[in-house]
This record gives sequence, C-alpha cells and structure tokens, in this order.
Amino acid sequence: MATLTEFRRVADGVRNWGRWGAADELGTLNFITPDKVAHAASLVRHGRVFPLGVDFGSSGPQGAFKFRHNPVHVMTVDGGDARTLTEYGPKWLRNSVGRELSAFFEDNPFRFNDDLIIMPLQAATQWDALSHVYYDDHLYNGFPASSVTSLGAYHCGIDKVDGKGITTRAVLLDLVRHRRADTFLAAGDPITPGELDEVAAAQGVDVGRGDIVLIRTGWWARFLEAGDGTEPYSGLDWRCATWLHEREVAAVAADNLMVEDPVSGVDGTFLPLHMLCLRDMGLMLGEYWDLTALAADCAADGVYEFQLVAPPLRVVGAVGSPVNPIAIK
Ligand code: UVW
Repeated sequence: MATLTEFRRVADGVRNWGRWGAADELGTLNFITPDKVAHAASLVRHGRVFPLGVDFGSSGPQGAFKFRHNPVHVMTVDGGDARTLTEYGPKWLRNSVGRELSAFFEDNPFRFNDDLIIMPLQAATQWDALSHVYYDDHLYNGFPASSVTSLGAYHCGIDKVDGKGITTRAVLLDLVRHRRADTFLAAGDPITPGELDEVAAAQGVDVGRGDIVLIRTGWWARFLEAGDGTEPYSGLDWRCATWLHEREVAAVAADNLMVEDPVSGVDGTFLPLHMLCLRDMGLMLGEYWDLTALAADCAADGVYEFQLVAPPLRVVGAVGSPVNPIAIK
C-alpha cells in the first residue's frame, strides 16, 4: 500500500495545470489535433462499425452505490392515450393535456409517442467530466471546487469538451485475452503499467499522443452473464496515471464501473486514479463501455487501432454524460 506522500509525488509529476493556459478546460483532449483526427479517419478500411454503448434501461449495471439508480424510462404519450381519447372521448379527461391530445388524435390517423427518462448521468456508458472528482478543494487546472454548485459545474463541465468531437485514433488493450482469463479479470490483481506495455507489445500496437486507450477487463461480459453490478474486479492500478501521462494519451475508457481497481492502493484515499487523471492531468475517463465485439474483431484481424467517435451530450454544467461511442475499422 502506497502512502499519501507517494501519491502526492506522483500527482506533482503528472499535473498538467497551466500547460494549455490558465483558462483551459479541455485537458488532455488538447492532444487531439486536426492531423490526429485525419489520421484516425484513415484507419477506417473496411467500414466495420462497433457501437460500444450498453443498454440504458431498468436492468442496467447500477447497484454498487445507493446514490445511483438504473434509468427510469416512462412513456408520456403513447397509442393507449390515442385509444382512450377516441374510444372513451375526452369529456372525462378535461385537463389541459387531455384537451391538447384530443386535438391531435380525434378523427386523425396521424399519431405519435413520447417518452421521458430519469437517471443518473453515470447510470450506464458514460464519460466522466473533469469536474467529476477533486481533492484539496481544487478541480483540474486549479479551478476552485466551489465552482461546482447546485446549479452545475461552472468550470470543467461536460459541455466544455464538446468542441473536440470527441474523435481520434483509439487503441484497444485486451487484458482478458492477454491473461487468458475465462470471462473477466477477477478481483485482486490490478493491471500495472508494465502489463500495459506487455499487452501493447504482444498486440503489435503503439500508444501515443492524442490516442484514446480502451482497456478490456471483461467485466461487462461478466455482468451480462451474472447480472451483479456490485461484482468486484481488477482494474488499472493508480500508478498507470504516469504511463498515460508519459504517452500523452487523450483519454482512457474501460468496460467496468470505475476504470481503476476498486481497491485504492493508496493509504487513506479512494479513487486515486480518478484524482490523478481527472483533477491533475485533465484526462477524461469512460466507464461501462462494451468492448466484447470489438475485441473479437481485433483478435481476428490482429488490428488493435481504429477510429473512435464518442461525443458526450451537451448537458450544461454536468459532471458526466451518457455516450454511445462508435469504433470504426
Ligand atoms: C465513482 O465511483 C464515484 O465514480 P465513477 O462512476 O466515475 O467510477
């Protein structure tokens, strides 16, 4: 177990504050240049498309924390309403909605359905914005933590990164295949920086400036099998922050709940990799990405690099966003 002093030494080494100016809220997405975007597009050779988002629904992966819930999806207008209004008439439904819908539906075969969703933005496939975590009362680039209020994140909200797309070259590092794991990386054996190098070398792929790194731990496949959103797993050791920093990676995403190993590895802290990536480096984390089909394709053709398109929603002042990332080969 590392000490907090050791953690702070690593944090000082990876911190990008001021690197792109005092007002910067993009962080390591700044590594994605127009040349990088063009190169990523040139990696598309066959037109094979892999949606990496998981289902947003009532049987989603939430359960690990009481403060998060699976999405609640309800219909607000549907075919039943049209039937109610035409068969029983609007007289018993004299509220304004009833009057409005009867104007649409009565004597009119042209109809519509509407719906509504209530969910934590972290419920399923997501990006963490740079304002998602902090320590010592500061967000990325030294912005005060107090700038995140009940009105939202004034600094480093997810809406600030939309200008970047987000699209670039991405690289899959398949830890499940490398470790010859059954379905997933069971708890107790965190992924080290040295192992990331080993996997990249074994796959014959390099990781460099402006790339998004996708880490396959198999957790999502395990969740689909066992249905347990609380199941522990092995994720990235907190020291992988230095590995990501040295390679000037733009972002990292995984198929599990937190990207990082659920056991902290730093005495007296929680989420140390989150803190180093989001708060010190300005590097976004993606969680609950489904990498199964993409990994099968990469294993089949031996190509572990591709174009990734993963724009967040422009939820103003939000500290995260649902996303349906697309990998294209
Ligand atoms: C927490 O676990 C608090 O956050 P995340 O969803 O980013 O892992």
